[in-house]
Amino acid sequence: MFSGFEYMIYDFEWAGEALKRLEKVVMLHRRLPRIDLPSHSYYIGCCIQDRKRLLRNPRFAKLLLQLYAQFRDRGDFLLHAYVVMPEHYHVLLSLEKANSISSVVRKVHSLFSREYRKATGFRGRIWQRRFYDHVIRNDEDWLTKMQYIHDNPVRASLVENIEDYRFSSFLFWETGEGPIRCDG
Ligand code: NI
Repeated sequence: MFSGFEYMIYDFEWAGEALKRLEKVVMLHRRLPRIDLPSHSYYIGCCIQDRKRLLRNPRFAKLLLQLYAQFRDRGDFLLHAYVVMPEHYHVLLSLEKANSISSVVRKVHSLFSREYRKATGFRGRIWQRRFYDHVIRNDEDWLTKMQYIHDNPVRASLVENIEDYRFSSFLFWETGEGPIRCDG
């Protein structure tokens, strides 16, 4: 699965320079929210079926984020970080009223699919059935996932600097700007 593969690279890259990187993480995220969160925070990765790059279209990247914002505003969860890549996305969230990660993902994906089909006439499957989720274990885990999310566009060579990517929460945490706000 894509996230397993990403993780292998990630672990390998991080093994050598763990300390240096962690310092950088702390530095880059000095303005990020408190990290002593309640226990149920999750890092999630979801992929488009057949890795089609349909989220490359800013309209659909924005749609996806707006749906997450909509359910967050209803109090279903807190949204701490996100990145929308051309063929997958990641979010870091804490459950509030929603009782499971799958119910959150299912609702967002089904509304997204409806809008996407209406706009394009596409009839096939849009999201991969299975997605990756990981319970955040501690502060360090929280920070590394945050950094990992924001690093995605650079690792994929979409941009040179993380602050140049429009559809990630990095800018929000640095400047308060970005497509949707995040929760501390
Ligand atoms: Ni990724």
